[in-house]
Amino acid sequence: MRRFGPAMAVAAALALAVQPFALSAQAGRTPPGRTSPGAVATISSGKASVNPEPQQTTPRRDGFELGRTVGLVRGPTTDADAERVVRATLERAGVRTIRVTDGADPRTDVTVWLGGNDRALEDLDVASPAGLPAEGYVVAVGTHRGRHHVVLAGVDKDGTYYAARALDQLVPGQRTAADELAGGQPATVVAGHSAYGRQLAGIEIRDWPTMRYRGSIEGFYGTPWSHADRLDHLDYLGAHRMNTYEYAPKDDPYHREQWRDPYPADKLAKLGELVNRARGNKVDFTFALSPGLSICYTADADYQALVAKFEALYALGARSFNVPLDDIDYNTWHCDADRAKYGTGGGAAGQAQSELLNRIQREWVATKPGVAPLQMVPTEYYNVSETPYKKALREQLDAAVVVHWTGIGVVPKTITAAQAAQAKAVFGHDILIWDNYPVNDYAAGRLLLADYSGRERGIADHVVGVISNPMNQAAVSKIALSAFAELGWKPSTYDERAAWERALSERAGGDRRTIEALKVFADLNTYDTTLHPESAPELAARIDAFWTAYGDDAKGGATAGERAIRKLRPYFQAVTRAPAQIRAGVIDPAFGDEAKAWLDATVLWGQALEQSLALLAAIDDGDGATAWAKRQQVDKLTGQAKAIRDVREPHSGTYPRIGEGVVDTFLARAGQVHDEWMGLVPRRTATASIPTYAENGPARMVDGDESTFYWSNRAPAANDEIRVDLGAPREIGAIAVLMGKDGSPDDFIQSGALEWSADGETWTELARATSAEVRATAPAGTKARYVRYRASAANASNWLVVRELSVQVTDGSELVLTASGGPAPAEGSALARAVDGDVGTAYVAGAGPGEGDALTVTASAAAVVDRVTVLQRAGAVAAGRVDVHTAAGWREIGVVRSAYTALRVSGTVDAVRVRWTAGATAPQVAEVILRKATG
Ligand code: LTM
Repeated sequence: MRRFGPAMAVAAALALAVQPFALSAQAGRTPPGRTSPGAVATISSGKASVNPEPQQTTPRRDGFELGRTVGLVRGPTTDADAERVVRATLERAGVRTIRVTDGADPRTDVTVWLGGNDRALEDLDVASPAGLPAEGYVVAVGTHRGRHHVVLAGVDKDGTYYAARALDQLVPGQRTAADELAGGQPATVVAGHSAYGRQLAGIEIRDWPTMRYRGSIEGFYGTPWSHADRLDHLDYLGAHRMNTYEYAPKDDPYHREQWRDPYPADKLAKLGELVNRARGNKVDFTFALSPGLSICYTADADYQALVAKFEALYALGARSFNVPLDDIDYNTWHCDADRAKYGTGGGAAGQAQSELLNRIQREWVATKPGVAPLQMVPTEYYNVSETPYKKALREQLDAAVVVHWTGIGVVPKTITAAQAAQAKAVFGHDILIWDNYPVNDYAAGRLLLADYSGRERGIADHVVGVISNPMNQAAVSKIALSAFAELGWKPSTYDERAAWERALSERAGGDRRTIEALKVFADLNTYDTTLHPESAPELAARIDAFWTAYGDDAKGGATAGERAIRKLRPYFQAVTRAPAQIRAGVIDPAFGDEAKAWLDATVLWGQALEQSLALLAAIDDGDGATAWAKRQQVDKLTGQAKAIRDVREPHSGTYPRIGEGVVDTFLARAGQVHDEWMGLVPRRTATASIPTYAENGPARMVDGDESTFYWSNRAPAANDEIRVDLGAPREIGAIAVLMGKDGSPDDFIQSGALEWSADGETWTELARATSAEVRATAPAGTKARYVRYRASAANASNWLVVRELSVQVTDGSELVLTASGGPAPAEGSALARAVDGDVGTAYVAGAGPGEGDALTVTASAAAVVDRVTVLQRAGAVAAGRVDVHTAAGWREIGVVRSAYTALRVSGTVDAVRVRWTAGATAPQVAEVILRKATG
């Protein structure tokens, strides 16, 4: 544990004193304390490497074999935790006997100097760690006069612990899944050379952290981590040289809603276990208490309740405390005395909070031995604008208090050095970045597995640390956390892509196939709205290239299409197969459990992608029956994928999102190719510039059903829009935009413009409106492909609901079909579904056909038709005879007896009917298609 109080001042002075080391090392000059000249090498020592990358590493030529017996000398800065790590490492390396010696024992020619030894360092011509910042350390592996030395010398006990951790990474050999479970400390000891190898390369490492606070804050909403998750996480932090874990789960009632209530004994005991585990990993367990929902700042009883809760954790060994005041309304007081004393507004809130925090800092923290400076999360945590609230904190909050800040925004795309400097200036306190990545409580159904991007290295000059708010899934969060460890330790070389690749490799235990599988899986799980607005970038690029090669009209055996399909298929197969490889190869079994819903869904989406390609291939072969079978498979797999639910809040309320916007768009586009090939007139498509809330996608604006709706996931900004695409320029008439719904009547664009365009570039205004329902009629002769309703100003706060966005086509180009006849549809179904242009829906008959039952499809106008297609659902195929109606009356053109029936026709047709065979299966007709003849 870091020491605080007077020791902090010493550490700070040391940090200042060594600042020039870092600068000179970065500038390429030989830093003081380095005795071996030569280039500073990066991390590599044979096959082993140290991560996070040490500040300075110098390879040496005097490495050696560890042997079976090793001497151990305990120096001034060691403790049981470091010794535990070293013993486990040596055992993993095949060492059978560890003899505690004075270093001169002739029976041990290898000595581990744990906690430093100036003489041994001198013998190896290596400078001592004296003068390094807190947590700094030196590792020296070398040989002097035939005796082999491993010196693990921390500037303090934390430093020695990190030196031991570094040694663990330098000793070659794989860790097992069981090792991972044991927090990086080998649970499995395999004796002998072959399993682990024992050669130790000569090396000198001189290392220290750049940032004071490195780690995580369990600060999310939704299902908190389990006790086992937290224990494992603390081991993970220790193994990655991260020193901070903040306990602040929003949904622990004793942390927030019931902050005054003491923890029940069983919960307190668990917190005690966490404090102990944290200490053993050199992690500061930071207990956070959020009183802001109900506190009376002026009430002494509330101050006492808060401190009593801190006292309980102090008694367990916690030495670091936080008072988060985020996500509260600081304009609401919870007692009259506060209102009377402080008045109103942000300045008043800042004063009230400062007074409370100052009392905690001065009367409690400063008087308790070894307690770290108090931390707080301000109510305005997400910007740097000058406000009365921040002014109050800057001027009134005790200088020792550390202030959290999330950047410019709650989940900012970038955090720059300039912004960090502004934060420090405007809050007037040490700034600790609470980075809302990879937290997914605001992104239900999403795992966030992209790289930790957009953070400038120079932030380190202005903040005291960076901690991650992780996902509800603890083990899966390790992909991002590894990058936090790298940024916090050595920002000067932080490379987001390289850090991400290292993280995947670590999760995969270095196994190449598992790394590749993780890459494919991670690519499908990138989209988080702001920090990573791109969904599945790798897959998207491959799909873009595919459509370019395939060509919009590469149907009917086109070789370009076949080639494109052959090229894309292996990646789709890799999607399907990735989950099995991940389950088998990721070293942490909790990963597979936590990601189960997403892994299961990935298999199904991957299969759907593969079936879609098979659909396109069947079209190229002119094989309509196979194409229809594949299309149904795609729909089935998609339905299964959307039925999957995770067990954690808030993800249990929706389906796992996999490559959203890329996978589904590919499937839809393949479906469109199929539709067009069968002669189904392109359906209208609807889009919205604002992402969707839950499952209320834009397609619901054009489904002809006013009980379904599109729902945005935020308020419209100026120029946000909803749009319908008619597929080609058409003569249009009446337009209706029906917004709002029961329960959300004000969710509409409150100031908007209705516009049309033939090309999507040039727009003509039809009307302006401020109402929830907008109706207008285009002037006769208007030919539009697109119609949109655009926000001419931002909504103050209301989101957007659109029940229907209907556009009447008046030129007769849309052949509107209506269905009638029997057997009567089953409850919940409708005859219209046989002609709704959507092969995913079906008219499902309630019973088998009786004598004379026929499904009749009537066209809005007679048309020259060259093919009639009847699609029935596989597994419910009814037999019948097909007639077309022409000016000469009804004429039989063939029979239906399988799921796919395509019959040639010639002439002008205005109706089709299927006369069912009495006693046949109850029909389920997905679509009856009249393909208009071209040319
Ligand atoms: O970010 C902060 C300071 N507070 C909350 C977090 O608890 C929450 O996890 C994130 C992400 O939704 N957003 C917040 O505003």
